[in-house]
This record gives sequence, C-alpha cells and structure tokens, in this order.
Amino acid sequence: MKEEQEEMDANQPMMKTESSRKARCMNQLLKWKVLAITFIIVSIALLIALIAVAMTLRKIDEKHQRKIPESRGDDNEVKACLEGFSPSPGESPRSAGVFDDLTVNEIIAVRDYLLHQTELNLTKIEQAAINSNYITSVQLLPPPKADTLAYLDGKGNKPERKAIAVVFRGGDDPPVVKEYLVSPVAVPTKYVARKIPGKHLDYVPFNARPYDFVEYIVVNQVLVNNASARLSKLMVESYDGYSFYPGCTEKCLTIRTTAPMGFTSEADRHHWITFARKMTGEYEHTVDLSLLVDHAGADISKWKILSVIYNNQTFASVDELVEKYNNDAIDKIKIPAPTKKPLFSSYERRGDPQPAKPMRGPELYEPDGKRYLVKGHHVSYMSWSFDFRMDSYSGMQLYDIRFNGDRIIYELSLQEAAATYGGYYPNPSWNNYLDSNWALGTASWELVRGVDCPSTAMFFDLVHMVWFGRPFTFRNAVCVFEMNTGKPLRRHYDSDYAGGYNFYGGMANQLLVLRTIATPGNYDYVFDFIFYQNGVVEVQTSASGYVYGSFYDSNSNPYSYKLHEHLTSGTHDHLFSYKVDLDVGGRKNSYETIEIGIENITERWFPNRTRIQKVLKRSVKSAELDATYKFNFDTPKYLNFFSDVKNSMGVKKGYRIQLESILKQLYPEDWMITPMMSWSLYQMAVTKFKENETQSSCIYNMNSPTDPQLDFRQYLLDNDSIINEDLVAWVTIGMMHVPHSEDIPNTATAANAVSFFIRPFNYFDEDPSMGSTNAILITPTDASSSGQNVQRYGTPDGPQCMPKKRDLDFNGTYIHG
Ligand SMILES: [Cu+2]
Repeated sequence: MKEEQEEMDANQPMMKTESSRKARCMNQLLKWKVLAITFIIVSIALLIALIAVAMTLRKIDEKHQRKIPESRGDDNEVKACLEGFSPSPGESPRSAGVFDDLTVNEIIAVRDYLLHQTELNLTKIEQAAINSNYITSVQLLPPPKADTLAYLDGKGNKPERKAIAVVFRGGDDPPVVKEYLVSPVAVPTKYVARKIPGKHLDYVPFNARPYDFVEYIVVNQVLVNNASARLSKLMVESYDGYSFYPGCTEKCLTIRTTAPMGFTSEADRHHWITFARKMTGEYEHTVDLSLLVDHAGADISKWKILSVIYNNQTFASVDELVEKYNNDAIDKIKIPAPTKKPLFSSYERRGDPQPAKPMRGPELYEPDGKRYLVKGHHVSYMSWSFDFRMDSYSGMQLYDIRFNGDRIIYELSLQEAAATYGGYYPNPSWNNYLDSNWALGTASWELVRGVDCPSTAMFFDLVHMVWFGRPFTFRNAVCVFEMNTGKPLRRHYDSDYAGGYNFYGGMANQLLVLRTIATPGNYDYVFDFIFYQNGVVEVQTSASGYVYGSFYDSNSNPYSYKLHEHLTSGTHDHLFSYKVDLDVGGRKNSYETIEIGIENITERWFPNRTRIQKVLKRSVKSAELDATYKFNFDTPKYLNFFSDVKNSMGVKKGYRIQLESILKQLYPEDWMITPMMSWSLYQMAVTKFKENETQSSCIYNMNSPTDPQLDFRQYLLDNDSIINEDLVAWVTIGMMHVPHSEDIPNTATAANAVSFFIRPFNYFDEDPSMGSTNAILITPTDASSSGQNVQRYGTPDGPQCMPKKRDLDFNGTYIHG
C-alpha cells in the first residue's frame, strides 16, 4: 500500500506538494485531538479518585469522631456498645466438671440412691421426726488435690465426682450424725462412711449437729407453743397485744435463738429462745421474755424448759411465772409497740431528699464489651484465670488461680464467719455464732443488678440441698464484673522542674470482682475476690444488714448503747477465716517472715558517729508451730511464701500475704468459746498441706464449743516441717463492732469492710501490668511543650457508644429448681 502511494506521488508532482501539506495539517489536528481526549480522560479519572479519597477520609473522620446526640432521646445517633468476649460454643475449660457444684440431677441421683439403701434405714426428711434417720444435705466433695493437679496438668485422669451426704441418725442408739461419700454422682453405685474432718471418726455426737428445720419445728411444737399458750395473757398485756401462737397473722411475736446450743457434744443441748415482735426489721424489736429450752438427745419426751426470764426476773418454770404474774407477785412491764411512721427499722425513705431532685448517679459501661470470658464457673480476665464453687456450709471457694497460665493459688476459700457478743441478757450474752453451722453458703440469695453488682455484671445461679428434701436453685446468687476504681493503678508526672514535663505515664485501675452476698439471718456479708492487673488479689468482706437486736434497759449500758426505745445490740466482733493454698512456682514452697527492724551502727564513713536505721531480718520458718503469726506492733513483718525458682535478678519468687484488718481474739485460750474457733487465735498460721486438713472449721463446732469436732490447733501440734513443702496459709481478719445509732436501720458497708491482699513479692521481673494496652504515655512534641504525643497503644479512643439497657429482673424467690 505504501509503495503504491509513493509511485502515484512521483507521477503527480504538483499534487504531491499540495497533498503532503494537507496531510501534515491533518496529522497535527489528530495529535491535538488525542491529547485533548487524553487530558479529559485523565482529568475525569483524577476527579473520581479525588472524590473517592475525600469520601474515605470522611468515613475515617466519622469513625473517630464522637457523635453527640442533639437530644437525650436521639438514640439513633449513637451505636450500641460492643458485646466483647463471648465463649465459642463447644470449647470447655479443662477444669469443667472438676470443681463445679453438683447439679440438680446429681443431687437427686445421690439422694434417691441413698434412700434406696435399706441398711441405712432412711426416712424422707419431709416425714422425719427427731428420732428418724434422714438426709440433711448433699453437696460436692472437692476432689483430692494431687489427683486434680495431675489431671489439670495433663498427667492424670479426670477425678471422679463425689458427693458428701450429711445424715442425722436420730434413730441410732446412741443417736449420731454420719456423713457418707457417694459416687459416681451421675449414677451412684457406692457409698462409704466418711471419716469426718477434725476427729476423723465416722460419726459426730448427735448434740453437736446444726439446728435444722426438723428440730426447730419440734422444739416449737413440744416446748414453745405450749409455754406461749400459757403465757398468752402476759404477752398480750406486756407487749401491746402481741403474742406467739401457731398460725398467728396479726400482732405476732416471733422467736430468736442464742447459740452455741450447749457446751459439750456429749451431754447437753440447750439455748435461749427470745421473743421479738414480728414487724419490718424484726431483729430490732426484741422484747424482754426468754425461755431456756433443753432439747438434748433424740428422745423428745425428755425435752423441757429450764428457765424463764421476764422483765429481768428469773423463774424456774413457765408455771411459776404465770402463777406469780396472775397473783401480781412480780414486777410487770408494758412495752408499747412503735407507732411512728415510717418505722425506724424499715427501708422507707425519710429525711430530706438527697439529691433534692431525683437524678441518676454514675454507672459503669463497657464501650468495647466484656473483657472477661466465662465458661461455666471458669473465669478468665486479662492474665488471670480461676474456677469457683459455693460450699453449702462454708461459702465461696476459688480454685486453680493462675496468672499468665502459671498457678499461684490452688485454693482460696472462706472457711468460717464468726460473731461473738457480750451483753447483760442471754441475748446477746450467749450469742457466739459460727455461720458455717447455719449453712452460710445457702444464704447467698439473689443479687440485685445495679445495686448489689454493677448493671454490667454477669450473674450465676447456685444449687443447694440443705435442710430440705430437694435441691433448690438460687438464682443470680454470684456475680462477676469488671470495674474502674476511678483511681490510677500507677501513674507518674515527670516534671522538668522548669515549668514543663518530660513525660506523663499512667494506667487506670480496671479490675475484676467475683462477688456473692450472704445473709445468714440479720447480717449481710458482701464477699469479694478482686483481681488486679498487676498480679495482686484482694479478699474483702463488707458487712451490712441488721444488727442483732436485744432488749435494752440500763443494765445493758456497760456492754452497748441504747439504739432505740428498748433496743440495744451487744458489742461483738466479726471474724473471718480464710484458707489460702499458695502454689508459688510449683507446690514446693517455704515461708519466711521479713521483719523490718532497727539497727544502731557506727557510721561507716564517720566512725565517731552512730546511725539508727531500718534493717531486714529474714527468718525462714522451719516448722508449723514456729510459723504462727500473732501481730505485734513492735515487730512489723512481711509474710512471704517463696519458691526455689528465681526471678531474673536471682531473687526467689514469692507471693506475700498482707493483712489489712487485724483483730485480736480477746478471749483466753481456755475460755469455753475459744476452742470452737481456735483459728482466730492467730492472724495467720501456716501448715503443710494434708488431704485430711482441708478446713479450719466445721459445721459441728458451734454446738460443742468445749470439745469441738475440729480444733484448728490440732493442725499445728504435729509441728510438721514447712521447708520446701506444699504450704497452706490460714488467715484471720476481723473487726470490732460497737453498735451505734447509725446502724439503724442497717449497718453500712462504708467503714465496715475487712480485707487482706495476696500480692507478688519478687515473683515477676517487673510490674506485669506493664503489658497493658490500656496504659497511656504522653510526651511533649518539642522543648516548649507546645503539643503532646499521646500514645494509647492501639486502644480506641471513642466513638461513644450506648450501653445496653438492663432491666432490674429481680425474682427474689428460691423455691424452685
Ligand atoms: Cu456487727
């Protein structure tokens, strides 16, 4: 084609010149066209890209900007907060089923299995009399430690789940209490009589048993109803129309019991019944009538009333009192019922409203949702993980507490809650309560969201079968939540001492709380287990609820204060026993005290001077009796449990126990009350772990105080070596309570909390919370601090989110399940 064109051009020269000019023009035009079109296309592409970038930037900007609703009702503007961690289905912690309390079905299986063993000759509790043999409780026996550790650490089989059944054997001669170990709990096939902790016999004398509903009902039927019928006229005239009789619906008296119920396990069982008006806050409406009832043994024909007190006069019998009352031979009393509304013992609001205009107070919210993970009763939070269960008698127990996967505490558990009183009348003078005897674990009733636990909390149900013939589900009886204390865990402002700063570093104190609140009668105990991000565990108990009211007259003045008309409450202590089975860097640990003493030395560099200064006196304790700790103000000590494993500085890794609430047990060691709670003689004791020394107290202690089933001192007497052994710390914390007018209507938790810490001591190479991405580091951008670099380690800062609305959802009942 090209050759043809050139040939034609050569033959037509004139035409050739003209046409080539035209062609050049056409070419140039074409070039401009192409350039223009390219320019337009590139421009359009650039415009599109620009729009896209602008939109992306706007989205990023929106994402990081808070949207503030224009009005309170404009919910659509703020997205709901995230849900946070949620367990993936099918994943079970290895500890699942190891520490978990018995299920409803397991309890029923154990109960029915035992009821079918004819040789046990059991009666259903619903039909039981005092001289029947009947099951009073069924609950889990936590598996032996060695087996459990072997399993948890992948070196053994899963321990078999076993149950403890407590059986009152009033039908035996002599009547006794026995405990049976039943297994396997799902489908029981065997039972054995348990060697009961303490004396390790397979029985406990009958008179040492807890006071259950069967006995309560029979004591009323046999003794109280009859006496009250004869005292009806006295009651009505003395107490403004109030009296005690079965089926009473209006102006009724109710009864309170003193304890211990007797002195020894073998010989006696008696207690004072004191009457109180049945009205809101009945603990604060005691009247001055008391009966000493003798209910020893299983033969109720021998039960009797030993003494009667009325208006501070004592009578040998009800008949004597009635006769003298009717003959006007005694001093009578008339105690009017309180009429002022609202009743002083009620929760009805009174006084000036605070705040004057009702407004909601501060609340917790979780912008990124839950930061802890719960599977069954296994909880993990930051570096922490643990399991928990509720012993029906002694209360909350935590197991296998780990940090970064390393076990630090095998068991952390409440053992006992005691309150010992003083006063003029038998109530309160005879009141020395051990709450495990009253089934403290079953007294954890439903928690109220937003008050008992923050509204963000997660709740857990519990199941118990104690004193009834079937298991009950206790709804929402335990809660777990993360909170912000509103105080830094750590912080530093690094001044440059020239008007500016070098840096600011800080971290908010966000921690996890496991909580239950037990109400074993009048008092409400808030039991907290608190996990800090720097490796510290805090154990805290706070008291609320009603004081134990007693009748007031001026005789009470040496012992207590008048709290209201005819109302006082005896001075008492609250003492708590905790077990801390530490496994610091393995089971083999030693225990030392590090006394901070004083030395008086010649100044090394100025020999003519002396210097007095602090010095450490380390003392590794070799045996149990050497390791009992009684606080002495003159010799301040650190109490450290350490391993041969060392930190990177070559210091032996340790965890120490720090007691915040020390209370001296004032009673002498030989006073009747002391042996049943001999753990309270020591602020801390240390023993070598033994499978038969699992608890510091026992449900049979309170009603046999002089010869308790379990005298904690026995654990120490064999004086085992505690060097490089598996060690258990037994910690006592407590407070003294002189009831005062501000305890009306209820004791407040503020200033009524006791605690201790379990804290790392050279265990980590540095503060383990340094790993927190919630910390903040602020540095100036330049020498004049004109701006700041804020390092948040990736933690989002906004946008704001709307917390989930959580309703109160309170049921309040526990008779189901
Ligand atoms: Cu108190």
